[in-house]
Amino acid sequence: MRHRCWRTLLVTCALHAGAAAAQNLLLNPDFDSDLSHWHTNTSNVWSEDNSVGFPAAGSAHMVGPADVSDGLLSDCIVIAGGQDVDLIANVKDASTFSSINMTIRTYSDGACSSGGDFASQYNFATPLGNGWMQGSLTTTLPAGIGSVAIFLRTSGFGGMADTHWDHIRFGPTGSVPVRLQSFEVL
Ligand SMILES: [Ca+2]
Repeated sequence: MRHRCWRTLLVTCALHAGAAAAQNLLLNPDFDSDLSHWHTNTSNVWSEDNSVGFPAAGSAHMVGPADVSDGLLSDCIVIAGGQDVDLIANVKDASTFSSINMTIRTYSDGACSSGGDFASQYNFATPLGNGWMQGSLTTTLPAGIGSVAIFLRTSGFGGMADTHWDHIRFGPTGSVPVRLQSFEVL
Protein backbone atom coordinates (compact mmCIF):
# COMPACT_ATOMS: atom_id res chain seq x y z
CA MET A 1 0.00 0.00 0.00
CA ARG A 2 2.80 2.38 0.88
CA HIS A 3 4.52 1.72 -2.46
CA ARG A 4 1.28 2.43 -4.32
CA CYS A 5 0.81 5.71 -2.43
CA TRP A 6 4.31 6.87 -3.30
CA ARG A 7 3.76 5.97 -6.93
CA THR A 8 0.48 7.91 -6.99
CA LEU A 9 2.18 10.92 -5.42
CA LEU A 10 5.05 10.85 -7.90
CA VAL A 11 2.74 10.56 -10.90
CA THR A 12 0.59 13.42 -9.58
CA CYS A 13 3.65 15.63 -9.09
CA ALA A 14 4.97 14.77 -12.55
CA LEU A 15 1.66 15.68 -14.15
CA HIS A 16 1.53 19.01 -12.34
CA ALA A 17 5.16 19.78 -13.22
CA GLY A 18 4.54 18.94 -16.86
CA ALA A 19 1.46 21.10 -17.05
CA ALA A 20 3.28 24.06 -15.51
CA ALA A 21 6.36 23.72 -17.70
CA ALA A 22 4.22 23.56 -20.81
CA GLN A 23 3.02 27.10 -20.15
CA ASN A 24 6.44 28.70 -20.48
CA LEU A 25 6.24 30.68 -23.71
CA LEU A 26 10.02 30.93 -24.12
CA LEU A 27 11.97 28.52 -26.30
CA ASN A 28 15.28 27.12 -24.98
CA PRO A 29 14.76 28.74 -21.54
CA ASP A 30 17.34 26.49 -19.84
CA PHE A 31 20.22 26.79 -22.34
CA ASP A 32 20.77 23.03 -22.23
CA SER A 33 23.26 22.94 -25.11
CA ASP A 34 23.31 26.25 -26.97
CA LEU A 35 21.87 29.76 -27.21
CA SER A 36 19.37 28.98 -29.96
CA HIS A 37 16.20 31.12 -29.97
CA TRP A 38 18.09 33.98 -28.28
CA HIS A 39 19.70 36.84 -30.23
CA THR A 40 22.40 39.43 -29.64
CA ASN A 41 24.28 42.12 -31.53
CA THR A 42 27.68 41.23 -30.07
CA SER A 43 27.79 37.46 -30.03
CA ASN A 44 31.50 37.37 -29.18
CA VAL A 45 30.77 38.12 -25.52
CA TRP A 46 28.09 35.42 -25.15
CA SER A 47 28.47 31.64 -25.00
CA GLU A 48 26.67 28.60 -23.66
CA ASP A 49 28.35 27.27 -20.49
CA ASN A 50 27.67 23.56 -20.01
CA SER A 51 29.44 23.43 -16.63
CA VAL A 52 27.28 25.91 -14.71
CA GLY A 53 23.55 26.40 -14.37
CA PHE A 54 20.53 26.77 -12.15
CA PRO A 55 18.88 24.49 -11.36
CA ALA A 56 20.75 22.36 -13.94
CA ALA A 57 23.99 22.88 -15.87
CA GLY A 58 23.82 24.71 -19.13
CA SER A 59 23.43 28.48 -18.97
CA ALA A 60 23.95 31.63 -21.00
CA HIS A 61 27.30 33.18 -20.07
CA MET A 62 28.34 36.73 -20.83
CA VAL A 63 31.97 37.74 -20.36
CA GLY A 64 32.96 41.14 -21.61
CA PRO A 65 35.45 43.93 -21.05
CA ALA A 66 34.76 46.99 -18.95
CA ASP A 67 31.80 49.07 -20.04
CA VAL A 68 30.39 46.39 -22.34
CA SER A 69 26.60 46.49 -22.34
CA ASP A 70 24.75 43.78 -24.14
CA GLY A 71 21.80 41.47 -23.89
CA LEU A 72 20.04 38.42 -25.19
CA LEU A 73 16.72 38.97 -26.93
CA SER A 74 14.28 36.07 -27.08
CA ASP A 75 12.38 34.86 -30.09
CA CYS A 76 9.20 36.78 -30.73
CA ILE A 77 6.23 35.69 -28.60
CA VAL A 78 2.73 36.28 -29.96
CA ILE A 79 0.49 37.23 -27.03
CA ALA A 80 -2.56 39.41 -26.48
CA GLY A 81 -2.33 42.58 -24.40
CA GLY A 82 -4.42 43.47 -21.40
CA GLN A 83 -3.46 40.41 -19.37
CA ASP A 84 -1.11 39.88 -16.43
CA VAL A 85 2.18 38.06 -17.12
CA ASP A 86 5.07 36.74 -15.03
CA LEU A 87 8.76 36.90 -15.96
CA ILE A 88 11.21 34.91 -13.82
CA ALA A 89 14.95 34.46 -14.28
CA ASN A 90 18.00 33.23 -12.39
CA VAL A 91 21.29 35.11 -12.51
CA LYS A 92 24.79 34.56 -11.16
CA ASP A 93 27.38 37.32 -11.45
CA ALA A 94 31.02 37.22 -10.42
CA SER A 95 31.83 40.88 -11.02
CA THR A 96 31.53 43.83 -8.68
CA PHE A 97 30.26 46.58 -10.91
CA SER A 98 27.78 44.97 -13.27
CA SER A 99 24.29 46.33 -13.78
CA ILE A 100 21.85 43.53 -14.62
CA ASN A 101 18.21 43.71 -15.61
CA MET A 102 15.50 41.97 -17.61
CA THR A 103 12.81 43.65 -19.64
CA ILE A 104 9.56 42.83 -21.40
CA ARG A 105 9.53 44.59 -24.77
CA THR A 106 6.12 45.10 -26.40
CA TYR A 107 5.23 45.41 -30.09
CA SER A 108 2.04 46.60 -31.76
CA ASP A 109 2.11 43.90 -34.43
CA GLY A 110 2.29 40.13 -34.15
CA ALA A 111 5.86 39.75 -35.36
CA CYS A 112 7.94 41.97 -33.03
CA SER A 113 8.64 44.38 -35.88
CA SER A 114 6.85 47.55 -34.80
CA GLY A 115 7.46 49.14 -31.42
CA GLY A 116 9.86 47.56 -28.97
CA ASP A 117 8.73 49.66 -26.01
CA PHE A 118 9.79 48.65 -22.52
CA ALA A 119 6.60 47.54 -20.79
CA SER A 120 8.28 46.55 -17.55
CA GLN A 121 11.80 46.05 -16.21
CA TYR A 122 13.30 44.24 -13.23
CA ASN A 123 16.69 45.37 -11.88
CA PHE A 124 18.78 42.84 -9.96
CA ALA A 125 20.35 44.22 -6.79
CA THR A 126 24.04 43.96 -7.63
CA PRO A 127 26.68 42.91 -6.74
CA LEU A 128 25.38 39.36 -6.45
CA GLY A 129 28.51 37.93 -4.85
CA ASN A 130 28.66 35.12 -7.44
CA GLY A 131 25.64 33.33 -5.95
CA TRP A 132 22.46 32.53 -7.87
CA MET A 133 19.75 35.16 -7.51
CA GLN A 134 16.20 34.78 -8.73
CA GLY A 135 14.33 37.82 -9.96
CA SER A 136 10.68 38.04 -10.97
CA LEU A 137 8.20 40.61 -12.08
CA THR A 138 4.49 40.65 -12.73
CA THR A 139 2.93 43.27 -14.95
CA THR A 140 -0.14 43.93 -17.06
CA LEU A 141 0.63 43.99 -20.77
CA PRO A 142 -0.62 47.15 -22.50
CA ALA A 143 -3.92 46.68 -24.32
CA GLY A 144 -3.72 46.32 -28.07
CA ILE A 145 -0.23 44.85 -28.39
CA GLY A 146 0.37 41.81 -30.60
CA SER A 147 3.68 40.38 -29.41
CA VAL A 148 6.51 40.68 -26.89
CA ALA A 149 10.17 39.71 -26.59
CA ILE A 150 12.22 39.20 -23.43
CA PHE A 151 15.54 41.05 -23.10
CA LEU A 152 18.23 39.89 -20.64
CA ARG A 153 20.85 42.60 -20.20
CA THR A 154 24.22 42.94 -18.47
CA SER A 155 26.39 46.06 -18.32
CA GLY A 156 29.87 46.02 -16.87
CA PHE A 157 30.58 49.45 -15.43
CA GLY A 158 34.28 49.87 -14.74
CA GLY A 159 34.87 46.14 -14.42
CA MET A 160 34.73 42.87 -16.30
CA ALA A 161 31.20 41.58 -16.80
CA ASP A 162 30.85 37.89 -15.91
CA THR A 163 27.19 36.92 -15.77
CA HIS A 164 25.28 33.64 -16.11
CA TRP A 165 21.55 33.53 -16.93
CA ASP A 166 19.42 30.38 -16.63
CA HIS A 167 15.92 28.91 -16.35
CA ILE A 168 13.99 31.87 -17.78
CA ARG A 169 10.20 31.62 -17.60
CA PHE A 170 7.52 33.86 -19.12
CA GLY A 171 3.79 33.42 -19.45
CA PRO A 172 0.36 34.50 -18.22
CA THR A 173 0.36 35.01 -14.45
CA GLY A 174 -0.07 31.75 -12.60
CA SER A 175 0.94 29.56 -15.54
CA VAL A 176 4.67 29.45 -14.80
CA PRO A 177 5.98 28.12 -11.48
CA VAL A 178 7.34 30.69 -9.03
CA ARG A 179 9.99 29.52 -6.62
CA LEU A 180 9.20 30.91 -3.19
CA GLN A 181 12.84 31.04 -2.16
CA SER A 182 14.23 34.29 -3.54
CA PHE A 183 17.94 33.73 -2.99
CA GLU A 184 20.00 30.60 -3.46
CA VAL A 185 23.71 29.88 -3.46
CA LEU A 186 25.05 26.68 -4.99
CA1 LIG B 1 20.22 25.29 -17.36
